Amino acid sequence: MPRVFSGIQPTGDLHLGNLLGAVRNWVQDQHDADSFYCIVDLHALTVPKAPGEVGAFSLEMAQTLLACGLDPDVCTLFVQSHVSEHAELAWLVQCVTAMGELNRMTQFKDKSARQGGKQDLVSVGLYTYPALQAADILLYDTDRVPVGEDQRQHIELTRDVAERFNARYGETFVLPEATIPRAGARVMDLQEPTDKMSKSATSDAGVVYLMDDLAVTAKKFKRAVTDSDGTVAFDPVAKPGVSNLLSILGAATGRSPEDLADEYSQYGPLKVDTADAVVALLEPIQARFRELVEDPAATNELLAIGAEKARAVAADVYDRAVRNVGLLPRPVL
Ligand code: ATP
Ligand code: LTN
Repeated sequence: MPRVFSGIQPTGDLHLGNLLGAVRNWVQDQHDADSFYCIVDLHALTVPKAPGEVGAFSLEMAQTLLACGLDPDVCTLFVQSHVSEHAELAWLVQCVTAMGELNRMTQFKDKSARQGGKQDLVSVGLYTYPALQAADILLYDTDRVPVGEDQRQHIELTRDVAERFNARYGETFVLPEATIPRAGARVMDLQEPTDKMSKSATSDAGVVYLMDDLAVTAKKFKRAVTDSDGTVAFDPVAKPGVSNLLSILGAATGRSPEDLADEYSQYGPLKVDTADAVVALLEPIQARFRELVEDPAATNELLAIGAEKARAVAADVYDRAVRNVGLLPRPVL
């Protein structure tokens, strides 16, 4: 069975972009692959956080992912900081990563710009974030990494540093590939359809959170920005708002946005049908989430089992890396 690994930051509530671009594919992959899904709490610390915030969001993220359909009997769901090899391997990876490579990462450029671009406010952790991400992936001999389009560059960097490591120290890491869904790879903000839907958007009006009241969700679609030419066509460049609605409706119903475009002549019905399809997708997720939050201890228990399963794989791969680098073997204490 191929090995699949993906990660998500516990930095806020999950939105429709995360669901359609990533999490929905995780739910499918868990049946066809040996899948590891990681709540990357160490990555969340790369921008300033209040004490306790990341822990609380990690539990909530686990509950949300379970509500979306991850089955801990089938896949391995765990928290990054519970498996210390992630931070340890990240150091070895950083030592084969060039500053020039990190300077080219668009996520770093975007996120540091959001902090005013002031060098003394931007953490070194944010800069080396892709090396920690590469360590996450390489620790599990990962074949495939299901992510949204915005992560392609990080997976390419992971391949480059793994190749360099293998060339320098001998065959150590499996080279992973990104798997990016055809539908839903880049869900755009409903109000700013040229920006990706993101939990760090300045306004919530165009972001559809999975746990939003469903009446609010329907309203967000009703108010979605379109354009003034009045014809329904799938053309993401000329008609970003309408095309985004068609993409969302297509991803929610399993149809192609081009085919759907032929079935609508007005924006109103397209908005209503897209809202209905999304509400139908979210209703069962919300119901399951409400049950899970009643019993946080049960989720913590599942995460403990997940960490145990993850550590069993990660420890072996980390040992292989250390052995190949040729550090003096650790004394047995
Ligand atoms: P932020 O924008 O604050 O960095 P985010 O909303 O992008 O956060 P992440 O935790 O970085 O969320 O992403 C989790 C997963 O969701 C990743 O695989 C990412 O590619 C995917 N993803 C995020 N936003 C979108 C989107 N708008 N469309 C499709 N996929 C997305
Ligand atoms: N950088 C990713 C989150 C992430 C990840 C990973 C994704 C951290 N480690 C390993 C896939 C594999 C993001 O911002 N979405």
